[in-house]
Amino acid sequence: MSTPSFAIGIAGGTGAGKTTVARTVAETVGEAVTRIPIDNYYQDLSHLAFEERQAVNYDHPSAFEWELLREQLETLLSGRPIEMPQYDFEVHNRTDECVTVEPSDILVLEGILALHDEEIRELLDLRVYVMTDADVRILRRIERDVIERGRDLEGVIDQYLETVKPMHERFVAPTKKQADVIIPEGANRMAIDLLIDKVQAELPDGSNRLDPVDRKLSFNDRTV
Ligand code: UZR
Ligand code: MG
Repeated sequence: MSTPSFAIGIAGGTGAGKTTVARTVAETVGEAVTRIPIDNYYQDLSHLAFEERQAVNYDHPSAFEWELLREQLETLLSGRPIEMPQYDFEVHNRTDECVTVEPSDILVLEGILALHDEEIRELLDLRVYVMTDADVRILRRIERDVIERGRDLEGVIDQYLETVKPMHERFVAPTKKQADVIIPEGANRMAIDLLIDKVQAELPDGSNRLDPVDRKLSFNDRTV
């Protein structure tokens, strides 16, 4: 357990490759990196029936519990552990269990709206936006939602046109302007390498640093 010295936010549209970037950095650098997926901070919707939860606009900022995210981010940044909520996409709801997350040297906050909230932006040292073409993103989204999250194709397409796309244009895409760095395509090896270099440089003295030859980067990981 240590007080984080560097916090990174990774934003971008659904299917852009945010999780791949965050995961690659975390896997390469090791336990010095703590990932915070913003998906875990979707509002608790236990009071709604499944059909009602299906109809929620999950791409609007109001779907998230910003207060809790800010509070937990601040707690981690001050060197204390949090009880992080967990989210189940198949039932569109938070699960009953939380996971204890200990602070580490580097925090990586990842989600479509990671750069949306002004107070959260101020807690970040590096703001990254992953910019991937919309056609590539929807193809990945279809693959993921149908195969991994048990949705049907028609539902995924309707949701994309009704909420995902308009909310992306309204709330997600404009946060590009808040970024320090824009990564074209999630699986951009050079960009991820540069990010890893920066993370290594921000590790406090004495931490284990990886020799570049020890890095094992896998870009076949299609999880987004
Ligand atoms: P990423 N999402 C769901 O589909 N169901 C939920 O219960 C909660 C979220 C979707 C959300 C958004 N949108 O586009 C996406 N919808 O998860 C964000 N509709 O996740 O960045 O990993 O694609
Ligand atoms: Mg993701």
